[in-house]
Amino acid sequence: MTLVKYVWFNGEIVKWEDAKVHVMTHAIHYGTSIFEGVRGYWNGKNLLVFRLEDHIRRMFDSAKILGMNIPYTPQELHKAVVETLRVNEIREDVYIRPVAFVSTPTIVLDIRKLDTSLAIIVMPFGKYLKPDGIRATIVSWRRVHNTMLPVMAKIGGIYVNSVLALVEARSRGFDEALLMDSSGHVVEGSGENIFIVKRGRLYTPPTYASILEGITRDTVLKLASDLKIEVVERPLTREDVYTADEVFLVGTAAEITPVVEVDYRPIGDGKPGPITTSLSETYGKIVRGAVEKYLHWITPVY
Ligand code: PY5
Repeated sequence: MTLVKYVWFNGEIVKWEDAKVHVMTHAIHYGTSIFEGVRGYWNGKNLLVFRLEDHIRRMFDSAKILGMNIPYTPQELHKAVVETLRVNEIREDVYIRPVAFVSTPTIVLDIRKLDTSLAIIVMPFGKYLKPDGIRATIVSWRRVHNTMLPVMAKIGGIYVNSVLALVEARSRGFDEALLMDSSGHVVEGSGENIFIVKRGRLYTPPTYASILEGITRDTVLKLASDLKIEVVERPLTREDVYTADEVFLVGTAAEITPVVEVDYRPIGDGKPGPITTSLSETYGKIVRGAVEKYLHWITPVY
């Protein structure tokens, strides 16, 4: 399946079909890759990449945590993302996936002296989850604790946790998984951070919980502050989620997605709530460059 014409691969633009790796690539065996998920939005005039600098910074943080060397500067990656979008002549909403992976053909685990490859793949992309509300379930798999794996880093291998969680949820007929940590607090979706609304206040797990420090989570915190909505960062119990007035999941792919049912219990009146809807509408305007205050988050491609 060919998604687009060109891929940025180790410093060059290559044809989609030429962006290949060997079966002995270290990352295939051990999950030794780090990646980012970034979105670009077409506003009818230009393609706008959202919070690109923050995503690139997190990619370098992930590399540092894993002990992997990225043989490029953040500025070079920034330019490479824009170049990849341009050569593919993308004029619609797009998902951008930079990925760095240990590429040396070896079974050795000490990656310190091994080679790193880096690719940037872009693909036209619409909604990741149903925007009008999803049904979620708390799955039996627990979110790995950050004493076991560095969940703050977007490391390929850690996503097996998310894969198992989402497959369990979908197999049972739900749209998305909610994961508890090992102490029984609800911490994340399979690829999203979680917020609940109770009596007009927002609650979300703190970053020292075992969560990915999401960039969309950060955007929501800033919007809540603009809208004068109080936010409390504290662990969430299963009961907090069941009895919330509103629940929503946030992430680059998921954007701001309302959760209208959890484990067969309707959330609020079973429809997207007013705070979720208002945040989601504002988010939609910001990413399309319609909010002056947040233009510093936008990288125009053309
Ligand atoms: N938590 C997890 C486990 C994630 O995978 C993601 C992003 C988030 C939170 C939200 O982070 P951010 O707001 O910075 O995107 N997930 C990826 C995404 O592109 C991959 C989803 C399949 O949204």
